[in-house]
Amino acid sequence: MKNILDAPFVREMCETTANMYRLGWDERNGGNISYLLDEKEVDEYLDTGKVLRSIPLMGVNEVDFDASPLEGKIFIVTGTGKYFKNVEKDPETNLGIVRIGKGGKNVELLWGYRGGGRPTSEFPAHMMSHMARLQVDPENRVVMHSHPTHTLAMNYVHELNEKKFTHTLWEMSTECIVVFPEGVGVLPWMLCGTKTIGEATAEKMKKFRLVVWALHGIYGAGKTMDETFGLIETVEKAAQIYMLTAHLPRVNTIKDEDMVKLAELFGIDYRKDFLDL
Ligand code: 2HA
Ligand code: ZN
Repeated sequence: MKNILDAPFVREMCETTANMYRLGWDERNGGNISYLLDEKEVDEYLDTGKVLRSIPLMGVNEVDFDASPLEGKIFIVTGTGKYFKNVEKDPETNLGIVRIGKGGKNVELLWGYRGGGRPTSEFPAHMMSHMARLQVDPENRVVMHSHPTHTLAMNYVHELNEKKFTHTLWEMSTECIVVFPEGVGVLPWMLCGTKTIGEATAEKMKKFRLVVWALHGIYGAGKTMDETFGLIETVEKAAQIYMLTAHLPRVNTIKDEDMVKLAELFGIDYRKDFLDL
């Protein structure tokens, strides 16, 4: 059996959480990541027949939810209350590898959460988002939640309307419409860690890979860690440019006609109703 600490998926979790921490996006226990693994790959590192303990599925308010469509699937997930700052130096305490149990009401811990941990308090939103994304993209693997500084700042000064928020982000950098042509979903402020916000996030995830949680942070979903991180990184960069310029007179801007040219050049299908043509 190979050493689990060398597994590419454990390394990716360590590197990504360390990057996000250093970018200032994930203070304290802010942020969480879940990553759907290939069972054959996990078999090289773990005896998947050996369950360390069973953990009920719940968010912070201990309301359970149904994850039965994901029964038997294995995820590596950041732990509740754990700090991104600490993942790299102690992955076994701060991360866990879990399999969704029979009937989708519990998870079977296969590795990690040393000392009694359990999955992120945002587990309902993560699992419901995986279910929603897998229906539209069977290759989706990653769901990531973070509190990127400028994206959050923009929430306080910009209208929280999907069309207007997306349009502003698209205007802030030429690559934006190409990176997230479907736009950004926006949810109003809601109580986090609950089944309700999980369901609302999953509903948005049917149309978007990016969902802003107003005055809280952002969710991203993608096929790979790079794709998912890159989506949030691109929004955050655009939000930073917005925050650097919003209080100054706008002299130049990327026009809607220019965005159409970009979309045509890259052959992408984009939210035409998010432009004002
Ligand atoms: O787990 O980011 O939304 C910390 C959070 C909750
Ligand atoms: Zn959060």
